[in-house]
Amino acid sequence: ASMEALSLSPPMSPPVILTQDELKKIAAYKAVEFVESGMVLGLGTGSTAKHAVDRIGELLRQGKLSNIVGIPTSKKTQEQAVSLGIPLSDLDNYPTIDLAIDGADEVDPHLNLVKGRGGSLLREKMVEGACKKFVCIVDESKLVKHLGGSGLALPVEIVPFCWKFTANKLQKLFQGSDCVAKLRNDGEGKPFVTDNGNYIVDLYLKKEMGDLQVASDAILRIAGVVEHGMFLDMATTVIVAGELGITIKDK
Ligand code: ABF
Repeated sequence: ASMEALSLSPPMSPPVILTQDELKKIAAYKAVEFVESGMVLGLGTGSTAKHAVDRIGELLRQGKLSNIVGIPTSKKTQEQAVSLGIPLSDLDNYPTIDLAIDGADEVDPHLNLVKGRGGSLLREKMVEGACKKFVCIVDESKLVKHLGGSGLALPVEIVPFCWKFTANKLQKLFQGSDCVAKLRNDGEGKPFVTDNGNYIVDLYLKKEMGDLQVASDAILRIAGVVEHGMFLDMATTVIVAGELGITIKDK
């Protein structure tokens, strides 16, 4: 893995305190520097990826980019891209994508990710799995030593049919990690429904889950599970924006 550190300010200038959103924007704009005219682009979801999509729209408007085809990873991003005039298509028409730019909830030292706290993990995994290059953009708060170790959830998309049955199976699978499986709600007392008409179960783990690939395979073997939010060995580059500058981590 190679690493490049770029300072945001000259060495002797007073420290600039940036908000988390400003850091997200810095990472996003850096990632858009990888975009070239003529590319098929996976467009991510979430507050970090939103900055990248905005920037792509701006460069198209200014004529600095042309001939771009965007493949959105959610209905929300689709709406944003349409409002910016970014031409869109889908994986049926473009089974190979040149570059995807998307955020993450957690990034480990091997560039494995947890995604899906925004609810779009299935389309993100389909699009990012079809990419030659997947640039993940985060602020430094997303860096963890072990996935699932931040006290936040590992999201799993499941079919609504007998969701309690599936949630119980997931909880049992991770009982060694003191797992609590919770159905995600929409904030108004109803289940959160994904763009694909499914539910999300959030797995709260008190202890590390051990081998990630083994855990991934075991989750996917449960009938009723559609996909989970661990993105193992998928990111080719992670751009981290922090108070001390930008770090670019490559596979
Ligand atoms: C998407 O947005 C998701 O996979 C992830 O859950 C979330 C990150 O959100 P944000 O950029 O708003 O922190 O990338």
